[in-house]
Amino acid sequence: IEGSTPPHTPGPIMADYAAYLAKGDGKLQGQDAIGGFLGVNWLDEFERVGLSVKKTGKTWAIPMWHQYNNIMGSLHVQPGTDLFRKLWEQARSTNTTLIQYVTWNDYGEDTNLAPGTATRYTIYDLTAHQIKWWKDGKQPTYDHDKVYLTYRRYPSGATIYPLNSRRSAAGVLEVASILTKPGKIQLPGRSANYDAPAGLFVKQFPLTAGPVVAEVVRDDKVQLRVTSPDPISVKPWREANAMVCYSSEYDRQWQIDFPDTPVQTYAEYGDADEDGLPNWFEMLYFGKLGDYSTATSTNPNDDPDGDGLTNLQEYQQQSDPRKKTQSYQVGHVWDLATVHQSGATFNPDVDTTGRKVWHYLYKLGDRPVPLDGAYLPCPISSGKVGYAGDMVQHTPYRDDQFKHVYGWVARHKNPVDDSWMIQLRSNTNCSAILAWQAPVTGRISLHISTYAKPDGSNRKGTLTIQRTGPFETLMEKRVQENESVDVNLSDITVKPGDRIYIIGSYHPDYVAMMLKTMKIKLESLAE
Ligand SMILES: [Ca+2]
Ligand SMILES: [Ca+2]
Ligand SMILES: [Ca+2]
Repeated sequence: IEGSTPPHTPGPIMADYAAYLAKGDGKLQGQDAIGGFLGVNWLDEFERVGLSVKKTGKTWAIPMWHQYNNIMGSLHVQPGTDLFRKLWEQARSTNTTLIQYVTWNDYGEDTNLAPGTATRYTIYDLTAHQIKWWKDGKQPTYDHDKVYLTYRRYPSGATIYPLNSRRSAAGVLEVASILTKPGKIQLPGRSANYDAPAGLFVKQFPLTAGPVVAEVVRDDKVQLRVTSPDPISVKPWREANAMVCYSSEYDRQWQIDFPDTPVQTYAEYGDADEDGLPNWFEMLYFGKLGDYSTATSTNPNDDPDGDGLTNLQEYQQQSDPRKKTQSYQVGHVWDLATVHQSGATFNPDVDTTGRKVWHYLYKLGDRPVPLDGAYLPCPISSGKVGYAGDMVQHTPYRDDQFKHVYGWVARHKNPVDDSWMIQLRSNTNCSAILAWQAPVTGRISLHISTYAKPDGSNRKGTLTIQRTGPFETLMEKRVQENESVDVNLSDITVKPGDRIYIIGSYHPDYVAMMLKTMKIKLESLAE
C-alpha cells in the first residue's frame, strides 16, 4: 500500500486502501469521512470498504444512486430498483454514518432524485422509506397500501424508429409493494398473481408489451389499482435505457407540491385521445415534442404525405408520416460500404430509404462454433475506435461462459483508397455475423469480394453464407491468406423479414476476414 497509487481493481486492496486513507496516513492527512463515487466496478466491495473505514473510527459515507445513463458515455442500470435496494442494504449492513446521494440533478443522465416525468415520485418516495429504515433500524409503516411500478419503456429487442440506438439494457417490469398487511397482488393481462407480505416486497416480471397495471386484492376485492400512464411499447422512438416509474402515491405527492393544479402526467407512450397513435407520435410529427397540448393533434386516418399509408399505418410499420415512404425499384443496390458515412453506427443500420436492413450479430459456442441460425444481436456498438482510426464496430464483448469474447463486425476504411470495408472478426468461441434483412418480396443477387491485405497479414478463415425462410447454407468457402475471393450468388428469392447471413468463422484458422465489396441487388420484384 505504502507509496502506491489508488488501486483500480476491486477486492481487498480497495478495502485496505480505504482504511489507509481513513487512518490519515500518507498524503491525505486525516480525512474525517471516507466515501466513494459511483463505484460501478466494485459495487460488491462497498460493504467491505465501509466496514474497513468504520473500524478505524472514521465516518463512512456510502455513495447512493439508482441509475446512471449517460447517453454519450457509460450506461449503468440494473433491473428494476435492484441497484438502489442493494446499496440501501449495504448502508444498513455497514451502519454507514452518511448517505451521499450521487446525483447531478442533470436530467440527461437520469441520476436525478427529484421527481421528473420518468421516475415521477417513485425513487423519491422509496428513498424516504429507506431513509427511515436506515435511521430507525426497522421499516416504517403506513396507514395505507402503496404500490410502485418500475420498468423500461420497451423490450430490448424492439426496433427503434425514427431515432436509432446504440445500446439496449435488459429490462424487467418490477412491482414493489409496501402493504399495511398481507394481500394478493395481480397484474391484469400479465398472468401474474402472488401473495405479498406486509412491508416492502419486490417482484419482477418479463418486460412484455402492453398496459402496466397492478392491483392489490383482499377478500376477492380490488382494494387498490394503479395504472401507469406509460404502457410498455414495442415501437419505441428513441433509446431509453433508464427506468420509467409510476405509483399509487403519485396523486398524493402531486397535491402536496401543486395543491391548486389538477394532476398531470406526461407520458410519451400513453395515448391521450385513444386513437391508436401514441402521444410521442402526434407531438413529434404534427405538434411540438414536449408540448402535451399537441399530443392529440392528428387523425390516424389522414394521409398528409399522400403515399397511400394512413398515419396509423405509418406508425405501425415505423415509417415517417410526413414524408412519402419510398418504394424500391428493380436494380436497387444495398451496398454496405455506403452505410457508415457519419461517424456513427447503429444496430440495425438503415438503408437509403430509411429501412433497417443491416443487422450485426454473433454466435458463441465451443469451437467449431455451430452455425445453426440461432444468432443474437451484438449488444455493444462503438463509435470510432480510437486506435484503429476510422473504424466502427459491433461486438458481444464478453459473456458469462466464455468471458472475454473479442469478436466483432466492423467497418473501416481501406487505407489504399479510403473506401469502407467490412471486417468479420471471429474468435475461438465467437463467429461474427452480418445480416441483411429483406424489406421486399422479390429476387436478389449477392456479390462479395474479399480483401487480401498487401502485406499478407492474417486475413483468412471460413466464409459462410446462409439464408432464412427457409434456413439453409448457400455457400461455404475457406479463404486463404493473401487471397482475394469473389462470391456471386443469384436467384435468391426473399420476402420481408428473410435474412441473408454473411459469417466469418475462426475454424480452422485465425480469421479477420475483410470484405472489400458487399452488395445485394434487387433483380426483380414480386407482383
Ligand atoms: Ca393518440
Ligand atoms: Ca402517409
Ligand atoms: Ca410516409
